[in-house]
Amino acid sequence: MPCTSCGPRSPRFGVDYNSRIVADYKPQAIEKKWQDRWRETRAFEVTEDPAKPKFYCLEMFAYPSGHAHVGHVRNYMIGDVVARMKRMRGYNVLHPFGWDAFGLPAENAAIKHGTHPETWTLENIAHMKGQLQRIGISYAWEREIATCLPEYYKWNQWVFLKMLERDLAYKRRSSVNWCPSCHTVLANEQVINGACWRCGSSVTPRELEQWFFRITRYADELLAAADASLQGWPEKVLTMQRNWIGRSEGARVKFDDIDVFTTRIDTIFGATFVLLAPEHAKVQAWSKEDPARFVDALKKFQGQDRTARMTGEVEKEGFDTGRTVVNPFTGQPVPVWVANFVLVEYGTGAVMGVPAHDQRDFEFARKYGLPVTVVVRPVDGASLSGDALEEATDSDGLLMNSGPYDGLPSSRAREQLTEVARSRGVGEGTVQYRLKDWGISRQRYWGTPIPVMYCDRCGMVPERYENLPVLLPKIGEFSGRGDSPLGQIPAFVNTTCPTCGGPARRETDTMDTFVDSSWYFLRFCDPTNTDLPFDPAKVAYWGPVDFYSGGVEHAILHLIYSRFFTRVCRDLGMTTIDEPFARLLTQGMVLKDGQVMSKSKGNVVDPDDMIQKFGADALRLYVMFVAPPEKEIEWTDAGLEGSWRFLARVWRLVDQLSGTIGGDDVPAPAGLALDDAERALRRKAHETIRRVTLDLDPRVHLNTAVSALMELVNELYAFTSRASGGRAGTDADAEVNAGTIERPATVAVLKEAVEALVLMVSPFAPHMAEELWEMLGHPGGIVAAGWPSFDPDVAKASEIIVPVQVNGKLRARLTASADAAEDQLREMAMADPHVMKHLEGRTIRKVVVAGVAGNRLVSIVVS
Ligand code: ANZ
Ligand code: ZN
Repeated sequence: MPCTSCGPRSPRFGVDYNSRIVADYKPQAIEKKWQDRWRETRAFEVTEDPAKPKFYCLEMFAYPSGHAHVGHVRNYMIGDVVARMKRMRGYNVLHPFGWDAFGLPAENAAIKHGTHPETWTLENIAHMKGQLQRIGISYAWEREIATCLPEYYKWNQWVFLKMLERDLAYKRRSSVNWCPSCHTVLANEQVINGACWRCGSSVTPRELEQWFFRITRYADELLAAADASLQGWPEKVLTMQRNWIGRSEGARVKFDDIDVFTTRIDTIFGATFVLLAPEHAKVQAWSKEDPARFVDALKKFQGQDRTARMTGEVEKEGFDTGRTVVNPFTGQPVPVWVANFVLVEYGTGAVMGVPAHDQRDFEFARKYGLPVTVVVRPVDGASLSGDALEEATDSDGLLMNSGPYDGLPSSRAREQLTEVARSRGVGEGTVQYRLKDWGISRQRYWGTPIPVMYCDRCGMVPERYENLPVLLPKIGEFSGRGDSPLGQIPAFVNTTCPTCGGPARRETDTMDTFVDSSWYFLRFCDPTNTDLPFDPAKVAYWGPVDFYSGGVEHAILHLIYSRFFTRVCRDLGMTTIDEPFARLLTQGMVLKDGQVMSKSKGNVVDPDDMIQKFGADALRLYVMFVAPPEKEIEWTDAGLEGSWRFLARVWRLVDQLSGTIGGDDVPAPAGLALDDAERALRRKAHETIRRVTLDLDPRVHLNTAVSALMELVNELYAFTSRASGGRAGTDADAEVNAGTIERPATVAVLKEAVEALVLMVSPFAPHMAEELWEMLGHPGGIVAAGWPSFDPDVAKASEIIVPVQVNGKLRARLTASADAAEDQLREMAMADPHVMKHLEGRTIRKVVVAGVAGNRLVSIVVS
């Protein structure tokens, strides 16, 4: 069946769809023309203009992997619709783009194919930039940045030194993945199932001195703001941020000289053992004294995947250390075990085992025959004995088997026991965060050199600000073997100490590439500054980003690091904003054949192929129309063809009407006497403007905005064919005989509706819209024309359709006046014969009228 929105199917899809239906819509030529024009007129370049409201629209910048597929570019299209619409609404819009250009894939390509990371990266950038330009994304390209260039990474080094001065950057020993046969440190991504990606040897942990950023100093603030300031973020992302920060209130308690962290000190009378992480300092010390008992088991645990140990994907295992400590509340000795599910990084790396009330401890106790003592019972019931328990009961209740504290509710007990522990000097209340300091050291080449050196006399010495950037030297060969690549270049490593003039060695680690992406949005405000990372005045004008969109895979790290860096810049006095991104949209993936598009699956769709066939405008419109921006889409070529057909219909309509409505002497319809059909078209036009305006701003419901435009086009065709003597609205593609339209009021409402249509289509299909706008006799361009406005009185629909549900099932549709009162709708619903059928013999429990004017629903609940 032909789709009523996009017209009859072209019978010759894939052959020559340009020739038959519309002779004139040639997207490729139009698109080239406008892209050239935009570049020549610097159409999207902006400067600070205090007279205009600003709007900073940003999509997460790209990793230059090679070729962007439609799954990648969807995000840029979403941002572009928003940016173009905001420009039309009078905002000074900053819409920049750049490249997250450092990182491991470039280095891996160098190892595999011998291309230098720099060559590989710059070539990829050039290609992908061309792709985005051919899609017509309205970027201020003069602000383009690539993080691998010294003029950018110099400022990573600058910020690093500032953080060092403030004790926000520090060094400590920490564990990395080590491949014993390649003799190299592996990034987490290079470890596949515990083995080296190149040689397959199993990876072992190794302790190295590494650099950290003290993000934990901001933990409280980051958490509080997630609750208070980020209303423009999706709830699921806020939840991920909260969980990542992971605030737990609890207590530290001493079992002799072992400090445990617990959130349930109320259960301490049931602590029948203590568990230590395999990496715990005590365990390491004991292992030296007694290798036979420890070494093999420890090796096994430390080889297990950390996250799997944490989530419990790995079987819970442990062994007895042969030591005991005293439970400070029961006074009884309890055994000390090592357990693989206790993590050294969290809390104190030691846990009091309460098997009756913690499921992991319970499984552990049953497996190894450790005693289980129930110490909390439900408020309204008795409790099982430890031996009869089938699983732990972790809810609060009333204390039992807890000496003087029996009968206390858990929450009171936590307060009292914490206080008792404190007064006896065996513990204290504490707040624990899951968030850890950010390890930024990478033993890699393709990243920002960390600007410090080591001098025998002076120790660690920061590079001087005036010597920045510490340039990344050019390396000739990448073997992927051996220690840090920079360590193998004597000319880089050997330097002079700026303090004493003696010989010094440079740090050979580079920074995590998340450092680059943690502040690039600030750099875009002032991308060529050679004195500072950015001029505070410029960030004061543009900041914060008003609309940020990108993949949900960045919901945690990138966003939290950016929030951290913004605060660091604030505390350096460089900006007054706390939060970098006011509004966040996480776009859905593009699937093909039910799978996420990816090169390795061989199911990618290259935008350039689609542009060649259908043009960039159809591609953009299709991707925006097929689903809400946050939802997944399943790619189909047929869907894209449908969008092309819709644009061709708009083209033909405007093309044929332009002679009639294009003149300057057409009056506005407001003062004219309109007949019913004219009034209906005018209402439809204003109602569509209202819908599309709200859908775009603030809702960003791009797909429903496109549907509204399709409806308007249908209406326009029906109206025009009637007005020009055709059969009334029967054939959606009837010839429009525009020459016969003469009545001034008809011309006036047509002009108003068609011009509004062209303007509203423009964020989606900007090239075609600009061309049509010119065709309609407006040489000034779409942005100058501005966004169309609507008259709410005209837009008010006179009649609306109101669905009626009975117990959630649709039973009828009422046709009612748009301003019908609730009582009236309720009465009409109950009197409808289809509804009455479902009420017979039932009791009516509730009748609810939901929704707002223009969009309502009656819901009846019966039993
Ligand atoms: C005894 C206890 C009894 C616990 C009970 C829980 C329930 P959150 O809320 O995530 O902070 N724990 C502490 N440090 C740990 C570590 N390094 N590795 C693994 N587990 C650790 O969790 C805090 C609880 O997780 C702590 O409270 C501790 O177990 C465990 F009925 O102590 B609890
Ligand atoms: Zn020195």
